[in-house]
Amino acid sequence: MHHDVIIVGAGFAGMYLLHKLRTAGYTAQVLEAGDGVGGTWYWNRYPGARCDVQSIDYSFSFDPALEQQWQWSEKYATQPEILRYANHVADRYDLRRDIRFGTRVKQARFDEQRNVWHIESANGEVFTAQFYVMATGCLSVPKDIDIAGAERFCGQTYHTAHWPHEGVDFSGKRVAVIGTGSSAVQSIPLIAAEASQLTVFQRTPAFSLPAANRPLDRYEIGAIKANYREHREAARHSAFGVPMPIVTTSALEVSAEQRQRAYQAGWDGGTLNGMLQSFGDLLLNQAANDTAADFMRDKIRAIVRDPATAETLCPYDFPFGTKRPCLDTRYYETFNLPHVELVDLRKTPLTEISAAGVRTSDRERAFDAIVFATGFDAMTGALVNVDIRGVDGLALKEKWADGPRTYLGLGIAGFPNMFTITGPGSPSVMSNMMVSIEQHVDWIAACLDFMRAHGHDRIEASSDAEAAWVEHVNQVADATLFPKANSWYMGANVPGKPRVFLPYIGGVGPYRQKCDEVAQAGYAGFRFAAAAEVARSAG
Ligand code: NA7
Repeated sequence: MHHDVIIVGAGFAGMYLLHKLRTAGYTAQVLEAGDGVGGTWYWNRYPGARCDVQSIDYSFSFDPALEQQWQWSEKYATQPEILRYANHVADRYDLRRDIRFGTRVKQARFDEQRNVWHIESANGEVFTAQFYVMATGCLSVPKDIDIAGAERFCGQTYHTAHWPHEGVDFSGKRVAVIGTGSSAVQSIPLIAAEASQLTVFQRTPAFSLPAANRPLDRYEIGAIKANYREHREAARHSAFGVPMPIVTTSALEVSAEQRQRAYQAGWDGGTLNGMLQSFGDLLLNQAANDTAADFMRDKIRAIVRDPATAETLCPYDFPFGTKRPCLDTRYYETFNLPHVELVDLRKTPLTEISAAGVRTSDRERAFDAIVFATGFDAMTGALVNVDIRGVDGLALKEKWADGPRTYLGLGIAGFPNMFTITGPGSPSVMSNMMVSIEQHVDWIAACLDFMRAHGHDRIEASSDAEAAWVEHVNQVADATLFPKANSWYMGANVPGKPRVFLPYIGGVGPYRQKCDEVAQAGYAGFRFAAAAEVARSAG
């Protein structure tokens, strides 16, 4: 079956791209591995799963009627509410007729001669398209469980990213949670509320801030909706895709009392970036960052009653904010419950999963269920999981053996007529994904219109433009504290993955401006060709 565009993934990126392209008169087909829309929100159904960008911001802005009509019920929407929204979007724009569910893409191969992508699914179906877009998300391939013996366990095992659709009842069960990133931090308080005993196995403690989640009342919603257009525009030109004042003051140039007040306001505000953005240098200067990290550790000590447990929960080995902070609802408080135990894997490493439970260097603990909250092969995992072959059979996996190389996180030299949405080298996970998704979709759609208007059949990022962009992405990251952390931003959570800062930290607004300038300059850094030239050069 031939289409103008094949899109992989029916999360928010794939859905909006499908809508945008169809409206512009292209034929497009979405291929989706799951049985429903929603991407991340389709798969991650663990208890407590919630977006930690506020619902009024984590939503589409492309249709004013949609944003006026849809009612979010809470400051931070739960996974079921976001999934309802995704389904509403699919119904509202009649998207399902062009989405093929249960279709996992296995291979994509560019045919230079015919200027066509051949895409093959795991069940053997073949599709062709002039353009191929990976809308596969940044956190969609769970990291392999790298713990010996996981298959031996006789009880139930769960991964937060593949949670059973019917839910899990932990009542009366002895439960282990392995990991203390966002998925664990969100689920632990709810699992603890059901389980008879909960043991949390922690390798690296996270910094977590209280979400201060609450229902949204209609006056508040009314006020937001009255100014939604201005609010959205401010988000598009902000640092992280959420409107927020820019503070340039150094944390080191104010008094200790002023710092304390600013951090307390950030803590009370219940947002991911509020505290981080209270001073201009928290992600740039270690001494400045230490003041924020000290504040966070004091908070943990004030909440957790047992001093030894509190100390184990205090992060020390990476600057605050350089591993993604978590937003929680009574996470630290959960460790005050008598049936909740914290195991420090730094002191007693996890040696294996046994038939009965989990063995650490000092002892074995028996469980009825183990929850793996062990994270993802972030940003590149979903892209290299498909065998993507560009010019001369070049495999994307080989090209990226030393780390991803892209131009703007949108195009890749050697892979003509292929785009990535929120790909490595773009703000992506360093931003409100909705803002970045919309920006990429709009940019790609405008690029296809430009090609159609100018008789171009083929587009490819040049190696020079790609090299310059990769250098810029690294330079900007190297000026920050991010490279100090063994984070998934750095690929450091997956054994053997090259250590490279994966997203772009230059800011959503400046990045948008750069992309717009590239487009205005006739897509500077990209090369175009017409079908006749393509056939000549390939032949
Ligand atoms: P994360 O944030 O990558 O967290 C994974 C956690 O699992 C983290 O604490 C890891 O410790 C731990 N982990 C991973 N492998 C192991 C092994 N083998 N043994 C012990 N502990 C392990 O993933 P999440 O799903 O929580 O969140 C991902 C993002 O989703 C989040 O940042 C938000 O953007 C939404 P480590 O740090 O590697 O020592």
